[in-house]
Amino acid sequence: MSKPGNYEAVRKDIVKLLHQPEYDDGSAGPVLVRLAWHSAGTYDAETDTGGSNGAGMRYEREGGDPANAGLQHARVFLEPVKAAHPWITYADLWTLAGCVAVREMGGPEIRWLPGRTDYVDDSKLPPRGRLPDGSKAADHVRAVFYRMGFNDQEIVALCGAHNLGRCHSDRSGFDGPWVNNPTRFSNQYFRLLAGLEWKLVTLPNGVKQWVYEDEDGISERLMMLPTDIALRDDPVFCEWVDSYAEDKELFFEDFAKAFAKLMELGIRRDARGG
Ligand code: ZEM
Repeated sequence: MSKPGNYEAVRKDIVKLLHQPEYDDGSAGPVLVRLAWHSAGTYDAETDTGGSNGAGMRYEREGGDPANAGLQHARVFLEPVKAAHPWITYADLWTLAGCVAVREMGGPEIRWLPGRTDYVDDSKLPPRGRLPDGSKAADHVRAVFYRMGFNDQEIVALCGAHNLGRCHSDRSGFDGPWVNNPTRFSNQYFRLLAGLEWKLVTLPNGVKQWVYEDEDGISERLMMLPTDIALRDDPVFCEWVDSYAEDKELFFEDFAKAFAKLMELGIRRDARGG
């Protein structure tokens, strides 16, 4: 057991578990980033409810939300780290793991502060349905992220996380990765979103998503959600899609800021950081 407060020791153990040759594309990184995002993305600024405090996904009410299907894999990956450092809260562990995973996959360093509690405050519990639905359009995306307190630029930057990982037909119903190297953080998602010709298809399960077909009509395995295509087609979002496609450094900077803000939603600390 490490000394309470030794977050460096926790970081090191998170780095060690990222390599998972038997899982997905060989890394736990993407699903850890999604765990961090879904733990925080329930936040509602107006009522100050939801957010990463409380680590509510440990319980059926939030963990059983269909939007969180598959995230038990991320929580299971982190159990040995919790066992080795029992003093860290789950809420801190999940958010820290997302930040560490982004960095280790080649992304920017994200400013992260501890201090989240695992105490479940019944008056702060988020109802289901607060996380975005990939089948919807730009107005839905704005409604969800404005509720958390983000602007259009931050929305596009955050969605650049779809450079990581993949959709699983048994989790969301969508299928496939957004980019060819889904365990490497880069701005490839924006370059492909802006640069390729995407075609709407209906999968055998009835779910609609966009796919890329090369000249021979051979369908590649790359995909986009309807909400991803909405970023490309919206007059304001698309300016940021183009900027981030052209300027990787700008994307890294803006992503780091927006993700740090996401991890802080609803978190309050006293003057000593407690
Ligand atoms: Zn995602 N996301 N996301 N996302 N996401 C999926 C996977 C991943 C949306 C969405 O519906 C989906 C953000 C925003 C939005 C990640 C990170 C972030 C999947 C596939 C869906 C359907 C799930 C599956 O089948 O396993 C929508 C609609 C979004 C906004 C409009 C933001 C913001 C993210 C972080 C900053 C990541 C890393 C994944 C890949 C997970 C994995 O298991 O590989």
